Amino acid sequence: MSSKKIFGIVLAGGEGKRLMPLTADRAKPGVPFGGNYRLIDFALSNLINSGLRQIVVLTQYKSHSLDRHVSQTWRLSGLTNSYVASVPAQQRLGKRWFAGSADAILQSLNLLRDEKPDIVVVVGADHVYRMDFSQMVAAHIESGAGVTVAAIRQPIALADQFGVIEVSPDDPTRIKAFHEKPKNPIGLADSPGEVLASMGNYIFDADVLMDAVIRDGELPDSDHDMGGDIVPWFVSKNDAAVYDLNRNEVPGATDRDRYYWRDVGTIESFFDAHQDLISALPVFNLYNTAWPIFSQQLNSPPAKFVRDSSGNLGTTIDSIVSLGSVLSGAHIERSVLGPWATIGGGAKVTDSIVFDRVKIGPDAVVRRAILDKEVVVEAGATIGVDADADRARGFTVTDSGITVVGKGVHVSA
Ligand code: ADQ
Repeated sequence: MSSKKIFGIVLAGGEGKRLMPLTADRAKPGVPFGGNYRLIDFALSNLINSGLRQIVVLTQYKSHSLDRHVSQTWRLSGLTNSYVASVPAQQRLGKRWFAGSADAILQSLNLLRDEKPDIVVVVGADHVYRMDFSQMVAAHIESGAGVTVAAIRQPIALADQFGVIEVSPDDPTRIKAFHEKPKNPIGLADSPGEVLASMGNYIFDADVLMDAVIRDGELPDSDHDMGGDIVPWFVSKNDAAVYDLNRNEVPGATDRDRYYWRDVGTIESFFDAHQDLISALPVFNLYNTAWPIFSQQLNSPPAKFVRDSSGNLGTTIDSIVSLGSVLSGAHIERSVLGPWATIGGGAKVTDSIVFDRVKIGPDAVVRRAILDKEVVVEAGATIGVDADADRARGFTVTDSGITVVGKGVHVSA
């Protein structure tokens, strides 16, 4: 890490409409992921593992469970000036919420004025990946640009979800043009089926960032968005550098996950990212102790696998099972179970994700489904077997046939 003072800002105020109903009651960065984690744990683990020790999380939308998770889990030492602090919209500039991600930073400038960092790392809170920001900071300092944008190649079909970067032909580290969520993207010269997408992670010189958000705040037509307004302004001044994730070396990364990054903004991508965790050779490896992903430490008993009351054996394979769970004679396959799942004899849970404290009764069938916290599935009930029946019961069913059952719903047989 350089001798510069580096401050981290995590943008965690997004609504996550496309993840409904999982975001009906919580901010997107607070959505459970991978059994024991919340989405924000990936961004925060990367910042901590990169050596940052002053980090604020800017929240606003339904932030209660996110704030609680940050304050309970992300406690750093009290002996040094180290913290991860959750900062809700404070209405310092009038009685309004954050208008966009750049406005969230504008409204929080007092935090920068207090800490006086040299460099600010600004990251999103809803991606699954590993990244060493200290290497990106070094590249940023070397480039001399006002902002450096982290980037990764993505399929061109997804271009309308991302900021798409065109690099300068003379210097592949400079951004020539930036198109936020383009409708007619142009593929890369060496790979027409791909674009270079912004990861929504930025490094700024602190004074440059402050000037940029203050200027943007005075523009009546701006959406006050980092990707839509701030980055394009730097690009228009030829003052933006790009940092491709393929330059980043993370300790312990495997060939499979060294260039892994998933935006889990939709139910489909959320579901797929879980599948990436569970195979024998996972596409994303949670068991890399050299670059740990930190999360809550549950005061819970270990998971337990027993026969059911009739003596029937169960099977659990290609799955993650969290603490506190009790599986009695059930069949679990390609699934991720959150803490305190209880699953009864003869139940079959396949290709599914269940959050905390879900109860699935004997002989129930759960297939290609996501069950939010505290869902109760009665004995013999089915989910994910008949899409029309699932819709008729008020569940969300995606085009690809993933059924989502909202928090606390009681599913009868
Ligand atoms: P999006 O993810 O669509 O695109 P946005 O909705 O602004 O952009 O979310 C970015 C981050 O900011 C998220 O972590 C979100 O929670 C947070 N956020 C959004 N509005 C906020 C607000 N008002 N206050 C605080 N935090 C807020 C962005 C970039 C693209 C890039 C993709 C990568 O704009 O250029 O390609 O991220 O996923």
